[in-house]
Amino acid sequence: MNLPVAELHIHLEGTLEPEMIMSLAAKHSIELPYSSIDELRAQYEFSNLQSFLDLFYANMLVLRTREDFHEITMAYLQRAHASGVRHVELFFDPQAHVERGMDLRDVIAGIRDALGEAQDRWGISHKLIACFWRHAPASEALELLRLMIAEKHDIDGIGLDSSELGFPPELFVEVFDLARESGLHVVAHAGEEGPADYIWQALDLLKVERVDHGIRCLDDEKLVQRLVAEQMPLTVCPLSNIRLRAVVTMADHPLPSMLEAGLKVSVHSDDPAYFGGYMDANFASLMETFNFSTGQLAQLARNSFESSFIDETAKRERL
Ligand code: ES4
Ligand code: ZN
Repeated sequence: MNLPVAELHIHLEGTLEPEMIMSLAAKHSIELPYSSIDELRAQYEFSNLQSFLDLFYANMLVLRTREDFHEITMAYLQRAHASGVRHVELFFDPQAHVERGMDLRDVIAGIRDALGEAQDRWGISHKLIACFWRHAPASEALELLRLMIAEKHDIDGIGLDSSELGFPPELFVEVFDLARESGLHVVAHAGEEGPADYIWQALDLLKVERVDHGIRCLDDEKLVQRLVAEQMPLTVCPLSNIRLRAVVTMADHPLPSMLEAGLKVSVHSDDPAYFGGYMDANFASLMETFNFSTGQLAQLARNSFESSFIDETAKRERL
């Protein structure tokens, strides 16, 4: 039996499996630079975050229609259900899809239809979070967010993702001010490859409710004290950290020290089609290495629900 958990750090485009890349490319007559699925799979060897992002952005070009977004979201939710996920807060990258001419309404409608079906079929509850790219100008993010608010696009929050080094959170203050004023939830990737200072900025300048990754906080004792005092949620993605070489091997992963320090950490899968597996694979790898006690596992599961944006009554019912 899989542990019942909330998945809070999952990029929809990161659930695009090689088989679906091939089938969508065939469906839309898109010429891929690979002639076979094995040739495609051979690309899944990463040296850092950027080397992964290059492939990730190239592959997601096969997503072209509302139907495609429905298909990928449904496939993910079925897999998530099988791995113990009871609540999901799904990230997607609006800029990637707008950039190649898609209507954002079709993207969101395809995703929302599948989320609604998964709720009815498996009882999985959900939130939808639009992540802005930190490698693109903040003015572009601001313009798109203004449009999404004016046109009442159906999202529950915003995030910040993509290349981290050289793109500090402070660049996005206006975007996050607008999101908070508009009643949207706010999260940001920080301290994945970037320094602890980016986590301080995400807290003090963007006023985030959760930090995605955040593993580099351990470099800064004062920051750890603050995160513990505030019980600020950190969404940690173990297999992602290994595959992107933020951490050398699972035995070196800081999750046990983070738990020990009293940080509010939970386990998530980030881009499971690229990093070797979904929620269940992340827990299996952690268990193989650290053999967590029942108490530690229960803590990780409880943290995932407490760190979510499910409303308070629903939260209590699930704990
Ligand atoms: C991402 Cl692992 C990771 N980090 C930053 N941005 C991302 N977008 C998708 N996966
Ligand atoms: Zn991520």
